[in-house]
Amino acid sequence: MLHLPNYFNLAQQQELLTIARNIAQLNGGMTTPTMPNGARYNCSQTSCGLVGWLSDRKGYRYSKINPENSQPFAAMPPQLTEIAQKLALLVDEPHYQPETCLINFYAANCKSRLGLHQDNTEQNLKPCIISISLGDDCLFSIGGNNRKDPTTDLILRSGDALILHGDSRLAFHAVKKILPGTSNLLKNNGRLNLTFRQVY
Ligand code: MD3
Ligand code: FE
Repeated sequence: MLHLPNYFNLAQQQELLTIARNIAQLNGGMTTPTMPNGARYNCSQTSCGLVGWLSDRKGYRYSKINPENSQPFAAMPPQLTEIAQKLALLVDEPHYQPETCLINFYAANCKSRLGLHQDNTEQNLKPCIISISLGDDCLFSIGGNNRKDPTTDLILRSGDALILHGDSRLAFHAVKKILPGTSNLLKNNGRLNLTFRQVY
């Protein structure tokens, strides 16, 4: 895992926020997904790129069509492709293709928990996952490749980049809580997270 605190300056964070809002608008808004067990997520989400990540009663999958509007997801903005490829170079992945970017929004008052899980919906589990945090700080927890492995807590702050590569690609991880009011980037607090994935 490579944690790059404050990788993006304030102006860059504001630009990322504008890009994310534009994607949400193009997609007809964000969705609060349902887990396969029927429980609701504590965050809302949307995607851009070739495919978007979906979760519902049928399970987890990637789809070219956004069920919100029955249209393809908004295209990956060239600035985002450039950012992801530049970060992937830091972990020696010069051929990284960010095929999708998942945008998660955690409202300041949300239960703000994403339980311990592994990201394995991707067909290709080798390429890294790149995460960018915007807005309020988040208490994040990362363990090993087995659910029972011990975990380490980490604070992810606005402007941080996190690259999950190699052994950490399949690490169990969780969002324990959002610390409301720790950033002024978002008017009504909350946290926005962008995760890039090469799916195929
Ligand atoms: C560690 N998102 O969308 S980002 C997810 O803050 C997800 O929205 C969280 O977990 C969020 O699946 C955490 C940091 C992150 C992303 C992917 C990982 C950590 C990871 C993949 C493997 C290990
Ligand atoms: Fe995850």
